[in-house]
Amino acid sequence: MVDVREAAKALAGARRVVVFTGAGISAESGVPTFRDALTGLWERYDAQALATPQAFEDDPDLVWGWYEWRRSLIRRVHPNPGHEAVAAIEAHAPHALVVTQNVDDLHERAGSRAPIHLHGSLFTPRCAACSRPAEPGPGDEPEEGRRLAPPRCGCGGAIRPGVVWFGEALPEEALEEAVQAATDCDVLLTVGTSGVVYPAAEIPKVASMFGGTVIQVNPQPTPLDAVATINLHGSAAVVLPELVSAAWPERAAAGS
Ligand code: BV8
Ligand code: ZN
Repeated sequence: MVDVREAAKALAGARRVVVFTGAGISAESGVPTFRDALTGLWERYDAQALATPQAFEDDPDLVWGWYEWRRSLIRRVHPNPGHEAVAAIEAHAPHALVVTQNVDDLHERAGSRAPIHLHGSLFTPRCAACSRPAEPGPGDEPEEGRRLAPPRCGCGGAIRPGVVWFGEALPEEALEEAVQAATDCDVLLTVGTSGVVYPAAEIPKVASMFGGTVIQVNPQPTPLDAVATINLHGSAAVVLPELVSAAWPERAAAGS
């Protein structure tokens, strides 16, 4: 049992809250994290190598198949109590913003208003040549996955996933908004991230540099342990609901 009282006090007293999430918040929904070894067709690859423009150039069917498999998996799973607790924080705190590295839509499906997707989304494919947005396909890939040729755009270009690959710049506006929110926040909650991918991993540090209280939720130690004021070593779907009901007991009692 993790002691959330100090974190709950900080959260309940905060006017401006940022919730920063990584793959760990979707783990209890059945979505593998980036640390988890890949399976099936991709077991001999590592995610970081596949999530690059070079990999798509070298073998578009392998990479497109991977992203369509991931999108199909997301369509089959559901938000967990961790995602729901984040939406509750948005409802209770005067000002709250969700900033995620995840490319799934589980925050939105849990009721989060407009999470900032620093690394894009699986649901916004576009043409790799002319950047014209494309319609996502059926998204019913087999469990074990398969190679799949990317559809073609009217200009003849290949359709690519609307995610940010390693070596590619993050969406400028999204990054600026996230950095500004971290600068202005009273509390930043970092949940389920290993804090090793940049520039996203700077966000909790910015909050700490500008006097914000950083609360980390992660069952494992990470480089952010040193940045965090409060470390809650537990899983998102267990710790976050406890934190919300401790921060807003009256709301929890009223079931809102
Ligand atoms: C760029 C989308 C330049 C795709 C992703 C500075 C220093 C060193 C390196 C760099 C640097 N600056 C840039 C780099 C290079 C690189 C980088 O950071 N490399 C790292 C690996 C060293 N960064 C880039 O390439 C970035 N671009 O720099 O461009 C540029 C600039 C201008 C103009 C042109 C170019 C782009 C980075 C984005 C890449 N795209 N995703 C896709 O998803 O396929 S990153 C992807 O990996 C995720 O989005 C996420 O960001 C990252 C995975 O991290 P986490 O989400 O934290 O997940 P992880 O599995 O690692 O950890 C899970 C954690 O959860 C663990 O701690 C675990 O304990 C915990 N957990 C598990 N279960 C639970 C749990 N927690 C709670 N509850 C549970 N149940
Ligand atoms: Zn095109």
